[in-house]
Amino acid sequence: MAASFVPRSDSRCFSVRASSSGDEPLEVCVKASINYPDKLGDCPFTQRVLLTLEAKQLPYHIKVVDLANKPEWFLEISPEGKVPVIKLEEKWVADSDVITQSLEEKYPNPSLVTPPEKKTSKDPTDGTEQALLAELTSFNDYIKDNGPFINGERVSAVDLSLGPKLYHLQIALGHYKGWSIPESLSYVKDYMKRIFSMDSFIKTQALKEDVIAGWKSKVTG
Ligand SMILES: N[C@@H](CCC(=O)N[C@@H](CS)C(=O)NCC(=O)O)C(=O)O
Repeated sequence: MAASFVPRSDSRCFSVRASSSGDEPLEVCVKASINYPDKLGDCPFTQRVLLTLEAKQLPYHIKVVDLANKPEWFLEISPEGKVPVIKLEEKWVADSDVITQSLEEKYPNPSLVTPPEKKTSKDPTDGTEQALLAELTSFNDYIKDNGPFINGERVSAVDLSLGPKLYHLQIALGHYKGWSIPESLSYVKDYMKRIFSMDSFIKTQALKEDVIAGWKSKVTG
């Protein structure tokens, strides 16, 4: 897809054009980078929404929000003070689950629907190393039999949710714990490479240093 960030006169906003739609860009509030305040920051829920917009070739306009110093206009549209929020039919909608579901209903093509029985994978960033390894091992077996993506040949919504979390997991655990996915879990490793090398993923991913900074207080207390 031909799409590019176009800086606007307000330096904290960017428009992203996708080639196939003549519609007005959708407005999305995203987390600002901790290290470079005008850039997109390290929120996996935001990346999930941006990946969905990219997959559906919908043009969007990003407003970066400093979550450490939330402006009044942002708290008015997002009373919980969380990103992502997107404007759909003149209403600001929060929560990546709700947003991606709404985008699927409003823009059903291409379909990103994941059949319900394939959505059960747990969040691999929770729990002990043993729990994480058990979860990754069962995911490895699943992808081996059903891959290359969770719903088979084509990427679907659940991959776009899991991919950004695996990206955080790889960077944060690598940096703070010197941990990496064992070589034996080769299907998980290939799955991650496949998702991380998608053009849309590269375009919407957080900077490594932001992911590291974002996890610092959680890891070091
Ligand atoms: N359940 C929400 C979670 C969104 C969320 O927790 N966003 C974080 C950034 S990644 C946030 O805005 N936190 C508020 C803050 O840091 O003050 C979703 O799926 O969108």
